[in-house]
Amino acid sequence: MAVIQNTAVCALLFAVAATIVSTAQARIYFEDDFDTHQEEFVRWIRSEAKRGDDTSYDGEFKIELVDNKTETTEDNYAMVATQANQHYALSCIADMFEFQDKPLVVQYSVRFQQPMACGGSYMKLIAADEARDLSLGNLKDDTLYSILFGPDKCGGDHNLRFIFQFKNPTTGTYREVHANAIPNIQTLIYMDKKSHLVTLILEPNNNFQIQVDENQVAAGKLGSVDDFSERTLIPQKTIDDPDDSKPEDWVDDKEIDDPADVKPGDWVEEAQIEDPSAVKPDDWDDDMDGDWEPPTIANPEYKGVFKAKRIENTAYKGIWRPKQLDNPEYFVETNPFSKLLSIVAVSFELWTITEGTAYDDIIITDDLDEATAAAKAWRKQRDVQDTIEGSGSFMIDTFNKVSTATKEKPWLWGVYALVLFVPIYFLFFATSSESHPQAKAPSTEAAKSEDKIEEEEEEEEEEEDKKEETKDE
Ligand SMILES: [Ca+2]
Repeated sequence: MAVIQNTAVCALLFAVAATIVSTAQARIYFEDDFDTHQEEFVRWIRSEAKRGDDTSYDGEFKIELVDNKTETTEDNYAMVATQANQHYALSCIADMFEFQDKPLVVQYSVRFQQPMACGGSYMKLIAADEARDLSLGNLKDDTLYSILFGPDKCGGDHNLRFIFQFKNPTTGTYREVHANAIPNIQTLIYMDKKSHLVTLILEPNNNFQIQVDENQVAAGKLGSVDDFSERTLIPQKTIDDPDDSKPEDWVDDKEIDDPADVKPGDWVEEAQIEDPSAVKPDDWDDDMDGDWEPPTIANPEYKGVFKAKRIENTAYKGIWRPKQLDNPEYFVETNPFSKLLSIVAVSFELWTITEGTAYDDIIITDDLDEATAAAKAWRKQRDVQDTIEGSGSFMIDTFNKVSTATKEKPWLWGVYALVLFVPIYFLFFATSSESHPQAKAPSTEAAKSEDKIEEEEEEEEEEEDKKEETKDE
């Protein structure tokens, strides 16, 4: 009953939220910054279900103060996974998003307050499905979702996942389709204990884009073989016939021994022979020493194991492959965006061994401008974090920005190099020769003495070479 009430409150809140939009067309389907809605956290529904492996979702999310008030920012609250080694399942109804002619923008911030050892930090957008009874109080690992998006780390495997579930139009079954892994994501998200904004943008023309901290880290075509090679959208067109088996008389040896090439009669295959020059010692006592046997030696006549010439096998039929049948799961899809499963709720269904991960600034909208506007609060907090945590983190951030930019525009490396080189040149070379002529003297002396040392070393080497030559003679 509590669940039903919560669901109703939640739906009502978001019906209201959906009408408060900045432009006529833009729509917000879900939004939570956990600041103004602290007391309304009750609308998030904790699952009472058990997972497939019979474990419960004991992990507790709490609203906690994660950033203190500063000159530029207010106290900031976020939803924190408070316990280590737990399963979590929490969700809230969103206004329904249907994949038609509007883009989908999913955005939230995640902050690893403790270095993440292993665990998911992704959001699952729960799918509307007429065949299943949607009860968020019963949310679990196999609850149908439309999109899974966000960080996922275990050991050295750092990832930012983007997975969608797709209903196979021929079989009616659901298939998970996985976007390619994003390399080097660890430097972007996991290292600095700062809040990171992750954004997924899906457009009706099937373009998709993933951003971290408002910088693009991946982009491509939804469901394309190139961008979703890990687990493809379209299944194989044909499959092996399970009833087909290789005939017993199938010849799959491409070459055979030449039957005309027989071993010559004088071919010697004995590698070892008795030493013909060995003589039984005079003092050998058969009774005491046993029967005398001559030692063996390598056979000088030995030619190795005889191998016939290999020739083409005229009976060869090629490598056997089972008959191919039409794959009943195969389908053609040129516009997967339009077939994605409608979204009806936001959820975090995950497992983590590290506590303290903070989630915040969630927004689901059909307008990137709305997401960009919502990100301003995150940016302010992040700027404060950057200031507090010092230049080490600044360097990581700068490196990330540079590497992201150069991925798109490799020629930028040239610009950066030039920008760095010119001031260095003027500082160390131009200034030292013109404004501080006396400073040049020690370095010239040093260069001279270096030259001397090199000359002496060369002379020593020459002398050693000479000595060795004399030895050889
Ligand atoms: Ca917040």
